[in-house]
Amino acid sequence: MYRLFSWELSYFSGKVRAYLRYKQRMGGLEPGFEDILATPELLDGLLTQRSGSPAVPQLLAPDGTWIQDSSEIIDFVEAQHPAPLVSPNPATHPRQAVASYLLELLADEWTVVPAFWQRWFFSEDGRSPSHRGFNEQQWGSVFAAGAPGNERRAAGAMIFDQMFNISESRTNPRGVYLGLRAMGVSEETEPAWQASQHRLLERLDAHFSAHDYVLGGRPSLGDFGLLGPLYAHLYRDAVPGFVLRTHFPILCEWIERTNGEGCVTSRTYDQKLYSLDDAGELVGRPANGDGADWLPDDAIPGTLLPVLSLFFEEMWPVLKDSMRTLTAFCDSDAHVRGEELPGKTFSPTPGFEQHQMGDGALTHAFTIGGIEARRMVVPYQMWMLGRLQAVIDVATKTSDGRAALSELLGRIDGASELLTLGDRLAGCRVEKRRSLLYSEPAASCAASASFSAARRAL
Ligand SMILES: N[C@@H](CCC(=O)N[C@@H](CS)C(=O)NCC(=O)O)C(=O)O
Repeated sequence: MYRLFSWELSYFSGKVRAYLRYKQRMGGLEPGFEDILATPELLDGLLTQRSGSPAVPQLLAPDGTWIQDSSEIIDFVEAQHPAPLVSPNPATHPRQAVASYLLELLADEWTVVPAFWQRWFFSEDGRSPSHRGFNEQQWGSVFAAGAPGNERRAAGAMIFDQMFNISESRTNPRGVYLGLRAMGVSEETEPAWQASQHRLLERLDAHFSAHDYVLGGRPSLGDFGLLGPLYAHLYRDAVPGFVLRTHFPILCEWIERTNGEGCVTSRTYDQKLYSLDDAGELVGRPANGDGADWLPDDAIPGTLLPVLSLFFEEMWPVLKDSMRTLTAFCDSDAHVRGEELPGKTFSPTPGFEQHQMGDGALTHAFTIGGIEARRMVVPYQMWMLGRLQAVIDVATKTSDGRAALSELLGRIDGASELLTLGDRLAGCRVEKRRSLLYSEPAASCAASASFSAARRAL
């Protein structure tokens, strides 16, 4: 069996668990998977030993392959078990493939900020409403697994106090609170991040009023990506969870449907709707709309365009600047090409704090909701962009593919710039080995820069 090491409270675990459930329920994941709580004993004694990182989720495949990272887990399982396909093939479905990878990137690395912020804002001292007790309980369930309920809650409270300095979250932040600062959250930007999240929720709600999933009548990579922020942080956590259920009930249906739990009346992916025929016999049909499949002819639902456009409005400018900043860092005396780069999204990486905090060489100015602020560069995002570029390369190999993708990008303000991604990445490509990230060695970096120059000249 596959073994998934996860936490219910974890952003990226929600993405992968829902994906594996879908594959398993559709008969596409022989011999199935076991969801294992990644307790501190397993984090230290197993995950860190095998991948070099305690981050969850991690997957142990039946053949002994060990995979750390939600995107790589999905890529690995898709390659082993292609049916039912979740990641659209860029050679045959250029628009649906690029849209899926863009949504995954937006959900993984942009919406992570407001989702993470909500969890910890509504856990601070004196907040009303507050979900501090709920949050203590869910953290305690990982770090004191197996202990009685009151001891689990006390363990969560102790972590918040000792590791995150929760009672001084604003004046002397540690752990998650320091991470939020590095991600560009401050008293000035908090409302703007929250507004960004609400924009996304509204646009998704409008989309899921018309379609059961991102691409139509069955899930794809974009759905599982979006479940990252939407499940553990925005649906399970009590304060945003209340807002979601009361203001975005359609979106809640999609969350339950995509997560494959608690969705008996909300048309999950393998549920049938039954009618009675003339003889009074039950006749089943797929419960999902759009013929229970992605839209035909590689079409992108019109209601998805505002969601994709959020990527170009908000995240793309930050990514462009991050690529410039990382390129300059890799060219500077502070770094030797081919060596390790920071790896974390949620906080500065130990050993790189002087670069990723304050005005460090791996920080950059950015704008959210018209407010200027500073945040750390996250090289993992350049790794994800490299993955997206590989999809674009395949999608644009043929003139039909190029035309289809250009047509989609032409419908979204500013999106055509995506076709310059390869050039922008040339000096800041990131490689991943086990759980660690490295800049591309100087020789291959020069090769990809001259390849880009040659492409420009053509
Ligand atoms: N990019 C990784 C991120 C994994 C990640 O950051 N996981 C968080 C929980 S959602 C974690 O384990 N944080 C604790 C740590 O990094 O030590 C993925 O897609 O899997």
